[in-house]
Amino acid sequence: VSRLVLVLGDQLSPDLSALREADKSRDIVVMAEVADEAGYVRHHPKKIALVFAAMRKFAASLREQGWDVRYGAFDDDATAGSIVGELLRRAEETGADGVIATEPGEWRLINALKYAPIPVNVQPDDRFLASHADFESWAEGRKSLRMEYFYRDMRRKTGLLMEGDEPAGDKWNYDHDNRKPAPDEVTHDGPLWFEPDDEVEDVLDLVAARFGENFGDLRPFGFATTRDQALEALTHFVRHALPKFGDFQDAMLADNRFLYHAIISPYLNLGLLGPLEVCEAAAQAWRDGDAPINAVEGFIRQIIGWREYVRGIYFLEGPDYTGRNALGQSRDLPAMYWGGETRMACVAHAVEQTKTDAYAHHIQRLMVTGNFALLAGVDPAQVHEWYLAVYADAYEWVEAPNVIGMSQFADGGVIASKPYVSSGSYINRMSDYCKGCDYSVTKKTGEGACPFNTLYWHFLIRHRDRFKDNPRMGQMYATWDRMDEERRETVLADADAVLARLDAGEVV
Ligand code: FAD
Ligand code: DLZ
Ligand code: SF4
Repeated sequence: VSRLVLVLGDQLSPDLSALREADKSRDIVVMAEVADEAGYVRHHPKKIALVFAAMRKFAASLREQGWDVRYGAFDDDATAGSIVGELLRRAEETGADGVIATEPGEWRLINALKYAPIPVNVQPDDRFLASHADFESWAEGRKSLRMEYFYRDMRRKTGLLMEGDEPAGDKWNYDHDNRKPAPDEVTHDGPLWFEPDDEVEDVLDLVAARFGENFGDLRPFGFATTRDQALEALTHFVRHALPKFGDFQDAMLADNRFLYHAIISPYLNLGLLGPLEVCEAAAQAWRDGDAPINAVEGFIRQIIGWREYVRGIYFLEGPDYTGRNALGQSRDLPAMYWGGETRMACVAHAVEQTKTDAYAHHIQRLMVTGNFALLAGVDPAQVHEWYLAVYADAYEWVEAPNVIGMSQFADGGVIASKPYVSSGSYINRMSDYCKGCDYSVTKKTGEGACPFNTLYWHFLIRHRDRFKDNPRMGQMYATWDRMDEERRETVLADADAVLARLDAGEVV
């Protein structure tokens, strides 16, 4: 008897564990575009198009390799509404008596497979460097789970940028050389662009018809949709942007959306690229003298460090993680996140770019949209849902720890040792947004004062009990306590006025 081999939309890897476990001569691959997956949040239309187009091309490549692939298209009425529904339909159609799957990246689907009325053999997802057991044993007995030590283990494990037991260049981390403010001129014009072929056009038409109301621009669409294209995009990045990746990793420019970033997370997370091959390409550029160590180390750290680490946290912390709200914040997400009007140039730019590209880089996500939501006291569940919906690279295993943990401190400090909050001066230092803003970043109070400046103190004061003994925050509270009484009252009253405007749905 044959078995079904489930391949999910973000499992488009030729060496997927479920495919390795199966027998091509008799087992049957099941892939499906289903309403449940396309609708658990209102995904950005570009994200749905990317997933569907890449799924269709991956199915074709499996067929070329001789697999029997049963593909359920979204517009086919016979396609079931859920992954489990589709498995049951195909089992009935083929007489298969079980399923082989690779573990999904989301508790919701893991549980759906666990309780499915057909036996499912779940294989580990070994497209990552650290298995669940590896991460658990690293975390075991540690008081705090800081990324840096985990990262060093991953360097040792992979041998990336290692000289024997020592880090290349004698330093594990070159961040000291990175994070320069925005440059006047950017010499790179962004990621490789792939004009849609007929197959992609078909998907774009489908998505326009069925998901055209979701937030985000579907066209123009230029993502890679095959592994070969994703490899080209990687090579393009390594050659043209990697050398300056480190220097300007944290910079933001109104007229340049991509700076020297890779824009490969959508491809890594779909499985079109693997983490090791990406890091090896970067390490090779360093060995060839084409990219400096600060850039290459910084880039590799994001992938074998942060990416693996947040996945470890997601699975370690369990299914209740996305519901955490350690700071008890409850405000509704302001309409400006969905493109509603705002006078804040930084937020407007980050949201606009999110709308057009389904992309914003790390510092925009963390220090603009994330920072503002945290300062304004927004309900972390709503922030989580927004990030999961609007970015082409968003899957819960990677999005939730970054949002609930790193950005919103809603996990109470599992990931971050202090909340990532800042006043407007950080944004002004790292970007050119403030020059074109209605607000004045240097004004701390009164008409026209940057809202980040007043909300920053409001946040610290409303959560003072929680943070007052945090050694990394003592300086901030000392600064506050040195301000004169009248000024402190004005700051808090101005912040309250901003919050009242948000609550009334007025433009901020
Ligand atoms: P680059 O800056 O060029 O970095 C290279 C690669 O490193 C990325 O492709 C990515 O795979 C990896 N990486 C870097 N930082 C992280 C990180 N913190 N966690 C995991 N991987 C990382 N990344 C996602 O892939 N999906 C998400 O849903 C997501 N949500 C985020 C939400 C918030 C609030 C924040 C602060 C960060 C989030 N990130 C997420 C991490 C990061 O912003 C993106 O990985 C990055 O912007 C992707 O663009 P890039 O390929 O140009 O990255
Ligand atoms: C994101 C996504 C979307 C939009 N659609 C589908 C789909 O129709 N079929 C499918 O198999 N997968 C899809 N995905 C990816 C899944 O949501 C993803 O596998 C889970 O969230 C686990 O990471
Ligand atoms: Fe953002 Fe404030 Fe600068 Fe305006 S002044 S762009 S709101 S940081």
